[in-house]
Amino acid sequence: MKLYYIPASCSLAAHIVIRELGLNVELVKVDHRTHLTAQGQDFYAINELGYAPVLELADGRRLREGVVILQYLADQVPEAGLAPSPHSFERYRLQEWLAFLASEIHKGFIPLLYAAQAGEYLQTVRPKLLQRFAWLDRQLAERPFVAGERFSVADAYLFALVGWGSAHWLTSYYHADIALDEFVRLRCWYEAVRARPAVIGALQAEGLGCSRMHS
Ligand SMILES: N[C@@H](CCC(=O)N[C@@H](CS)C(=O)NCC(=O)O)C(=O)O
Repeated sequence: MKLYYIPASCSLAAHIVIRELGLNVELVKVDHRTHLTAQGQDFYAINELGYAPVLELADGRRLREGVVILQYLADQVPEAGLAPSPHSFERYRLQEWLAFLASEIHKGFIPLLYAAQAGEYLQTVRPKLLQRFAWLDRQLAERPFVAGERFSVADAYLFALVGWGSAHWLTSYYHADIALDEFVRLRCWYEAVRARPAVIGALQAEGLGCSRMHS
């Protein structure tokens, strides 16, 4: 398999999951400005929509959409428990989380990453995103991980997204102007996830190692 990824982007979640599962996946880096791979291939020929992640299977079929790729990867090693069994209620609960992260957090961040163009729209977007983070923070009071008692693909996804925010404890990859310092449980969760060997490995491989981290 191959994972097409853009460093520090949402594809970091799939990268973390690959390392958590110990899967043998070739990582293909894509430049988000030129849309060329590190080997000089036009990424639009891989995904005509131009975005990562894309997972290419051994038979050449490709999967887009992070929330699907995450579940596909988890299902390759079900005993690792990164996603509950298909058809179980818990699987739907996980999908509820993934849909929330994709639509409410991931896409909520986008105007903040393009603040100059977004202008006054930020006055609407920032409070909504903060409200969602406040809710998330309360959820993390009830359980150690996003979807329950154990680390799941939802934690990998949220980890990639939270890194775009602003707080002294964050590995801020991009610089969205949204202060997450008040969310104490989010911070504890983030630091626990950041300490996982798979996460450390993924951050280092994407050039987001300790030297770029805040303490
Ligand atoms: N709907 C896609 C969106 C993925 C996405 O937004 N990827 C961003 C990085 S976080 C990207 O590749 N942007 C480059 C581009 O759109 O050209 C998914 O959830 O996987």
